[in-house]
Amino acid sequence: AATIRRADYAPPAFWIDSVNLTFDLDPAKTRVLNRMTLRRNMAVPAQPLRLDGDELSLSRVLLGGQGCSFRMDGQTLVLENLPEGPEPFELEIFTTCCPEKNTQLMGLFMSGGDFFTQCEAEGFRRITYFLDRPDVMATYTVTLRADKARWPVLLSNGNLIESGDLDDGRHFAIWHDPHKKPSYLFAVVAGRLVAREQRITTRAGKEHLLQVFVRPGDLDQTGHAMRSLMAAVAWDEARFGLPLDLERFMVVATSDFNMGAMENKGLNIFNTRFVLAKPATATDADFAGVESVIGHEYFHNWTGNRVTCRDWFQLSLKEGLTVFRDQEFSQDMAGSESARAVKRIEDVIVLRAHQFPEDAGPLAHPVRPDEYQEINNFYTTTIYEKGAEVVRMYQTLLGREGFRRGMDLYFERHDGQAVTCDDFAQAMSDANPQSPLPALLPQFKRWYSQAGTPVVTAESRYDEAAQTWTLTLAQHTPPTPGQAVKEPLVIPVRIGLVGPDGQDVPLQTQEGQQGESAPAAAPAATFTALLTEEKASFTFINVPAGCAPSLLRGFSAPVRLQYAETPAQLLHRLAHDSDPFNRWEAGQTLLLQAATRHASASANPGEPALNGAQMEALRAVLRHPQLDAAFKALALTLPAESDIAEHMASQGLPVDPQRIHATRQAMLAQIASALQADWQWAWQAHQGSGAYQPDAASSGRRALAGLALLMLCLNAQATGDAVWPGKAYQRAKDAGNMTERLAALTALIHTHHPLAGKALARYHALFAEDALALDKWFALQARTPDADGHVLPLVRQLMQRPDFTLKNPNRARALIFTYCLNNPAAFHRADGAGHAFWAEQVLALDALNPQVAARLARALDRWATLAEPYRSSARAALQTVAARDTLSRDVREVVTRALG
Ligand code: B3K
Ligand code: ZN
Repeated sequence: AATIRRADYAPPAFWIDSVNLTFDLDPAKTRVLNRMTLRRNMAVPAQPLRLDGDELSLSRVLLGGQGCSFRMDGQTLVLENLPEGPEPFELEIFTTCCPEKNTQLMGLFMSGGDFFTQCEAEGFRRITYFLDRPDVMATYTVTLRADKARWPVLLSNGNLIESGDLDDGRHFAIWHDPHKKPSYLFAVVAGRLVAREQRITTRAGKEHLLQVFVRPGDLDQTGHAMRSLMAAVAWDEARFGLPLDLERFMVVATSDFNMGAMENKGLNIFNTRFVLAKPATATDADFAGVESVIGHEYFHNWTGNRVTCRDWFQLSLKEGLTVFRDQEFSQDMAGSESARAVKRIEDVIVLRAHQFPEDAGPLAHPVRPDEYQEINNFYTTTIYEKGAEVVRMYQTLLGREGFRRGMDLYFERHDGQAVTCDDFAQAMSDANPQSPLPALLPQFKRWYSQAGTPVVTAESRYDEAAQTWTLTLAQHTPPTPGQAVKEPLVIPVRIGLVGPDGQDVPLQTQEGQQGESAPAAAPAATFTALLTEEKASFTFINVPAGCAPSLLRGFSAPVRLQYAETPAQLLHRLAHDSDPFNRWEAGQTLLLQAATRHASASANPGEPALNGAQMEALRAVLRHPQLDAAFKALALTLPAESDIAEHMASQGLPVDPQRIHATRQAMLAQIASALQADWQWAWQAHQGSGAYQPDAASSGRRALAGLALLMLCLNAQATGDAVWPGKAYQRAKDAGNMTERLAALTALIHTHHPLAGKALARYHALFAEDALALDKWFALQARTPDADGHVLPLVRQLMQRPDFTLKNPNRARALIFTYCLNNPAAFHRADGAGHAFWAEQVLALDALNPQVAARLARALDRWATLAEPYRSSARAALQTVAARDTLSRDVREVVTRALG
């Protein structure tokens, strides 16, 4: 397949000013008439017009109303004899497509009998011939015609101009979008839908209509989405001065969708998973997911839509920035300092669990890639989450006000344009001439061009006589495919010093400056050290003896920190660090180190992983009178098996998923038993009363109670006690909300309790008609801890059920992705059957939906880190897939790169 390179970017040979589309919607054969006004881009050498197309049937092409000559070059429609000057001309293209056969879910497709579109990145070319690239921005007018009884609601971007009835029971609607937009933001929906509506008046005094469209039975599940949308509108105005620019803002839910949601101008299309939420079927995590994705898509209206990307290499320009914005939104919504910190910890957990492995693996790529074969493979955690960390570093360097000045300048300069990551960086820098950024900008921009997670090594030296403390930081970024040598980056390292009494020691540098980011009144002092060289030292004065350095507070840069901290310092920080992120991190480091020791080949598996002092430290956190329940739940949660695996891989240790699983289970058992009385207390002290609320405090309480129940059931498993499993069963049966029901079910399943089967059967009976709740039922089982290899046969058996289908991405993800990506010990089997199953499913999915298949294909990215025999069977499975000559471009690129 052809490689597309960033260096080859050239502006388009033609511009498209306006597009007038008429759809006759029909599942088997939808007719699309595309009348557009184009003009030659006189700034580039004359070339033929080459219009992108994909699986279209072409009926007719008219130039200025007349037949004209054209030719096909593969799927591309080529017109040579066009006006030579800059004057506009009109082209009419008449095509048909077949939505009901569109299992790729790109372009125009059907879901539950309704019509939806997905155009990003290159789906518009599956609707009509077009210059399907983000730097071609046009004004759209869209006429939709369809049978009125079957598709009573007809939607497209912008404002409704006209609607009415036609002959034969058909009707029409005409939509006009006043904002110029790239084709990837185009959308159409036609269906039997109902809407929750809300009129709002924004700060600017303008009136708007917000609508959330769903299937008729789902209206009772749209309250949270609407509240989140209203909050997002208010937040963007308050925090960034960015108002809603449309009279009408619509969100529509569909149950068949390749990803979470899509920010089409004024007509966001969502996976039901990120719209629908009611306490009976949605967990706290689901409620939080709705809020953040509603926010994310809404925030794209400015960061992505008003200012868009020049080309797809700039994807992180909109995605990294918008993830940063949604993370900040969720933090602000969470409220308290502690709840904000919990959200930050959760975001970093996600980054480390997904982005770090990507950056260490065969598909590592920079935040701004240099090349791709299939752009859909580059909607990655590097583009999104690492991109968000890069944006966050501007804010760390410039402060909130400086960052806001940069954003203001970015919009002042680029509103209505298609721009690059350089333009964003330049605006940040130009708006902050007094900051360190202008001098560092070229170096800072290496964050966009260098792949790989930098390793920062810290060395601490204390001079008791002089009362000085010197911290030496060094950086190194390991080689990644295609990038052998790396240059030093600009790395902001926020540091603190926890005194022997547990209080922060104010940081004064030799020149006498105070730590810069400390708020005047706060006793805590945090200093931002800017590491720009390969190695640099920072010396602080008036430092008492016995301090514990607290480095990379708040996770101030997306790096791996290596610091040989003593066990005593680690325990001291777990007990006292004023930075909640680093306090949590101290506990995780302790647990990760213990797990790594226990799981390494030389260890004695019979020996307990944690010692008495460590256990007491965990108990102290659990029983702490001031810490929030949500924080405690995070601090007492063991690193995932995949985190332990990555930690081992980063140290060059072979990854044995079975050993890691056994280690983690042993640690769980140890913590469950040693803290048994504390878990009982935690369970009892964190029961709720009153109606379900998804707020941070209530969900934190549920998280800790849920963890306690799991621990109590684990302990019961060891002792044979029947009381706690009995309680779990009752809870799984009678819980008033899904969070508690799922926690109880998980406790039974994870302890292989005989009541688990009965509880699962009840659950199924209760939720057989609810697709999202049923997804959880499949996922729960795919995540069962393996006992004698029983999970794979279970997954196969579940695939045979009439309520399973590969065609629905949510269902496929619930069962197959969960098994292959979230249950390592069940997946990496010594007999290789898990890997063979993976190959089978990648191929089956690829025939239906290459984008979804390519995601599953990523499950074996890290095969080279595995111990034998897992390594060989994983490679063999990759080779099986790669040997197929009918692979999609998507899967081909993934497996080829994985095999290196
Ligand atoms: N921009 C879309 C993602 C489109 C993915 C195309 N393969 C959703 C989002 O990031 O908001
Ligand atoms: Zn996005």
